[in-house]
Amino acid sequence: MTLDPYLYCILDLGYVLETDAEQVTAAVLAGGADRLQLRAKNHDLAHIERVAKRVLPLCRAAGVPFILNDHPALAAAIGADGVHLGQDDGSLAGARKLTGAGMLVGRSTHSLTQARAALAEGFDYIGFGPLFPTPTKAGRPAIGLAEISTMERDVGVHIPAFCIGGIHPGNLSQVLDAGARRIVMVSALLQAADIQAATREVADRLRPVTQR
Ligand code: 3NM
Repeated sequence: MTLDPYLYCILDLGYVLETDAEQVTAAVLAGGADRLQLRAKNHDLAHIERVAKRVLPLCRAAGVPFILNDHPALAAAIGADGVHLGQDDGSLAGARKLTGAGMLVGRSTHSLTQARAALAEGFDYIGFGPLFPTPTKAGRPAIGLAEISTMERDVGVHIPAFCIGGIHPGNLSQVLDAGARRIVMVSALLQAADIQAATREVADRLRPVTQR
């Protein structure tokens, strides 16, 4: 399993039909994504479980952690590698009661203060954003790029910190120049004409930055 991940993709069922879930997952994995999350807002648990069970074996085969957004109990039941929690999704300790000790637990953070708090609480990784306004999480104010380098210095050296929100190939250089070393990209990859090629292009640009 990748210990030093750099490109976290989210299979967001707001963009991907259930029937395309495996094909899209295979494409981002072949392109070099090294973490995959299933995000299914407003879908019932049975639906989420069905998709998760189809996608998880592809991640296993690729050696990529499979992370479920929300639902720690379901994550544990299906044998996911991790679960991702928003700011309002409860404490790490609460999630660990449901998942057991071995699972990755990530936290969305929207400020330097929240990023530091997630590290102190013991989360395994964080998302930091949204850097830019994004339709994938509409209505959440963008936090910009100014605090990325401080966040990397204080948090990203201890746990993987993924910048997220509105990142696409056209602004990736700007994000990396601001100090980001790991990113999440969702709509720009899921809506690409060739998902595998788009993922590969981003992965190839990120790899040398993460390893530096
Ligand atoms: N969480 P895109 S931003 C799922 O800031 C998510 O916590 C965010 O998608 C956060 O790459 C976001 O399409 C959406 O902007 C990321």
